[in-house]
Amino acid sequence: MESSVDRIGDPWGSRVPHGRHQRWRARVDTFLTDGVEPDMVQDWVRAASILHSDGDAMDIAVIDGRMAGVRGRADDRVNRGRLGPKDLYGWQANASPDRLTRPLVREGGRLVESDWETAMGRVTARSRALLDDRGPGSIGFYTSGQLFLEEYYTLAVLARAGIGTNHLDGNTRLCTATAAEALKESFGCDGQPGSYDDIDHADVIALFGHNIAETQPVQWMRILDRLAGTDPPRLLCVDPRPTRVAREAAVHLAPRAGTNVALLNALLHEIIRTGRVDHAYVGAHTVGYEELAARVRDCTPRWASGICDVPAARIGEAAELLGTADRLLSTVLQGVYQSHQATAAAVQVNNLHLVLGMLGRPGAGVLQMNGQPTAQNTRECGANGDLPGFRNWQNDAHVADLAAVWNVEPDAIPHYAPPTHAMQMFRYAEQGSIRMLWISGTNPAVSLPDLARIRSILGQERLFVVVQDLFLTETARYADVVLPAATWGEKTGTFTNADRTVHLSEKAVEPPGEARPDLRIFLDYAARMDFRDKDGGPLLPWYDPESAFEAWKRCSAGRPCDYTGLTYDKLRRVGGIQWPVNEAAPDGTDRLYTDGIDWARPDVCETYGKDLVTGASDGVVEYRSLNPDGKAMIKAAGYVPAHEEPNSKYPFQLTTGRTLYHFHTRTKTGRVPQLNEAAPDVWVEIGEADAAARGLAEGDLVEVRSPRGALRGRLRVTGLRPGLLFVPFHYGYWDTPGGSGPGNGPASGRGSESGKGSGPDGGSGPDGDTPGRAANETTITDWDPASKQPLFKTGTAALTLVERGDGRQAPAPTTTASAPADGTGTRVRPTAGGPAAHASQIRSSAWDPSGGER
Ligand SMILES: Nc1nc2c(c(=O)[nH]1)N[C@H]1C(S)=C(S)[C@@H](COP(=O)(O)OP(=O)(O)OC[C@H]3O[C@@H](n4cnc5c(=O)[nH]c(N)nc54)[C@H](O)[C@@H]3O)O[C@H]1N2
Ligand SMILES: Nc1nc2c(c(=O)[nH]1)N[C@H]1C(S)=C(S)[C@@H](COP(=O)(O)OP(=O)(O)OC[C@H]3O[C@@H](n4cnc5c(=O)[nH]c(N)nc54)[C@H](O)[C@@H]3O)O[C@H]1N2
Ligand SMILES: [Mo]
Repeated sequence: MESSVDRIGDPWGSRVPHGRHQRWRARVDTFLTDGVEPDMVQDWVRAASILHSDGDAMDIAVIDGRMAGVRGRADDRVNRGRLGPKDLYGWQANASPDRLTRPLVREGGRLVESDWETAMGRVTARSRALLDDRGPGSIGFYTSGQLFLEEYYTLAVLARAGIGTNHLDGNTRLCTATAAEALKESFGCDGQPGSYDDIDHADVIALFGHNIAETQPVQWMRILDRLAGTDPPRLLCVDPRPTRVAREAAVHLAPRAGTNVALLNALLHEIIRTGRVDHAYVGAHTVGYEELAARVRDCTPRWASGICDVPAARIGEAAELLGTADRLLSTVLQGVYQSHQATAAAVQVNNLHLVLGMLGRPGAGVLQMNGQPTAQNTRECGANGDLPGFRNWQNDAHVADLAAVWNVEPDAIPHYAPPTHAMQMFRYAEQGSIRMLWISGTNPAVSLPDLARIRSILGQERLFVVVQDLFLTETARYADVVLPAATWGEKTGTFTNADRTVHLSEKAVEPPGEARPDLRIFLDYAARMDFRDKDGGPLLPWYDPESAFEAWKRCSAGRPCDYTGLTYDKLRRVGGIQWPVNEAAPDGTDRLYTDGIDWARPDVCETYGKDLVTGASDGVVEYRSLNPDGKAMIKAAGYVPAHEEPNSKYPFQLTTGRTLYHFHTRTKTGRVPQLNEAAPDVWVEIGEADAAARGLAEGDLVEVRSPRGALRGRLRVTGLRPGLLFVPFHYGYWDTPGGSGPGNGPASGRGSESGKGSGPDGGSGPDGDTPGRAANETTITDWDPASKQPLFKTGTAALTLVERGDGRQAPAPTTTASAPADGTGTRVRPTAGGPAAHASQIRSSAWDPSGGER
């Protein structure tokens, strides 16, 4: 059965219902460029998506050395052939005419085209000079959640043991730092307990601050297929926006932003009060229950209702849903992670599962989600502010073990303090102790909080900035050297999704011009710097993706993220496989903690834990006394109000986040017509009652101002909770990435004093007087004490009318959480992609010979 569907207007496609405990059946989604038929495709090259953390497996269609489309892989465990809108259309960005094709270097304040020899010569010359004059602490690396495993591992080795700097972190700090920290706090070690297969088995699925419909659309299709099948699950949605998830939920709680801990404590209170605790599980596998019970004793639904502004009865219903679940699956994402009590709240979700004994069985699991496609690898490889292989920087045996893998002295690996987190690296650059910042695969001039400050840091003359990217981004404009990178589809490597599934993604086409894979760039740097091991051999003896993967396997051996049972060939043969994969588990591992807690013993754990309120690290002595036998740790936390609360000047709460059709700072999706047209510019969401009270309507141009800065956008009136505004964070301060306007060539150089940061018109980004459109003009320099993840979801703002809309509409989608409220009376054009967005969907019983039974 084949059908053709506009997957912009109908993002999730049609249903293939499946009942509880059945295997999810395949549906193969394909999008080929206009005029291309499947039989014209010369080669289908194996890959997986890198536009979210799902790892949707797909093949890239190649004709005459160019990409011509993509097709989902029916046999892969993650997506069973399905693709989301970004998967289907996003690859077209690779062929954008404004890709960087040659290195750029700054000459007389301007970025000019150069060659690799000159560009890398400058990078190594500056590195050497800084090492001589100021030592390794003057060099910092800020990387990504979007490179490949082999690349992070290479970067981690060269930064930690080559340069010897402690300043290496990823944009994963903004993304999954809390996921990692919450897992470490509860289970002693990073590593996702659950599996996506749990969706097939759960009877209750609870989503905390996770708009899965838009941010992992294929797993949402899986939930929709279950909702359409027999014995469907009941959903609990905790989200202040009226997301698609909220609309399908049995219980939707829309709390005030930043109150997750109060709500979760009330849920725990109710579960304890109503006698739902699995005391056998708690006794066998956990420590800390008594403290939790005492902590939540007074956290009644009524109490939480006053803080969260959610009816107490609804909180009771939610607790009932959780407490009566046969198999409970919970997911957690940015609505929890990007707030002031991020780790404290995420840990309470783990606690729900621990007290209910809902772990390690099909359908009973926690997914502390990742956002970025390869964030898991940033963490595993130690490119994120941890040591590779989830080793504990405070445990000398772990450092010695790592030193043995690298054949260096333990002292060559900085471990005198926790690895520096990204927000601190920017602080050091601001204060002048970091003098060189190498930014790979991230666009901090749009994605970090408080952009005016970030621009002034990056624009300093004394800071040598290297940017490694596909495009001349807002950030690249501040660079002293720009290195053109090859990307997905143009290079080979592996990466791991949010449920530990490893995929191999292979090179399908040549990169444009002189662009090079990140791996090659890092290895070239290591060779030029002549990094050596303790016997005088090369520190990084590998030379291509597969040899880098083999090196990483040795580093992962015996650790939770054990890759020793994997090879490129096996990944080609089998498709996605979940780590650990080793002799004991040659086919991979569905779930962690099926048989008790494995990685929390003091000698193996990744961390001795932190104080959730202050973030102070505990030591081994405290850890041993708290958790001598290596059980799961139930850590209680009291609610603390957000650092910034609305007042008369800034009466609204302001939260920021995503829309279905765009990825982050839009360097890719902004260059894809189908995706861009669905959400071409920034908008501002407000609830119906708030709009009515202020006489505001759909399409009005408004200004959102916070104590940091301002932005302008058109208003969309939705079912958002009262007192809250929402702004998508995708839009940088230039109009159209890759558009025909000025600003696509090298900067003309009139930005800051150093000439860095020139914008499209030669000027720099918006200053205090000219409001821009990036959400991060308004966000605050502040972070969760334990995970150090910045607070993008809990700010305050004022809202003013700039100009009436007069019948215009906001450039916001209607298919998503941004849908106009039913009662507004305004007619808004529905989002549609037209013929250019038609993709095929195929169902075949051949893919599911057993008819779905397992
Ligand atoms: N389409 C698309 N998909 C993506 C991405 C993308 O850019 N676009 N990025 C990927 C990445 S890197 C990430 S990290 C993920 C993020 O995926 P999500 O976390 O699902 O996305 P967000 O929109 O950032 O935030 C989720 C929800 O948090 C809610 N929220 C805000 N404040 C609070 C609060 O105080 N409490 C609660 N409970 N909820 C709150 C918001 O209303 C929002 O709906 O998406 C991944 N997938
Ligand atoms: N206000 C607000 N801000 C946020 C968030 C929010 O919810 N609200 N979310 C935060 C989160 S969770 C995240 S993950 C960040 C994302 O923020 P960023 O990481 O800054 O966003 P991207 O646009 O994905 O930037 C990735 C860059 O890498 C480039 N790139 C892509 N592929 C490759 C490659 O193979 N090699 C190299 N060298 N470069 C490549 C892209 O062109 C792009 O410039 O934003 C954070 N900022
Ligand atoms: Mo993220």
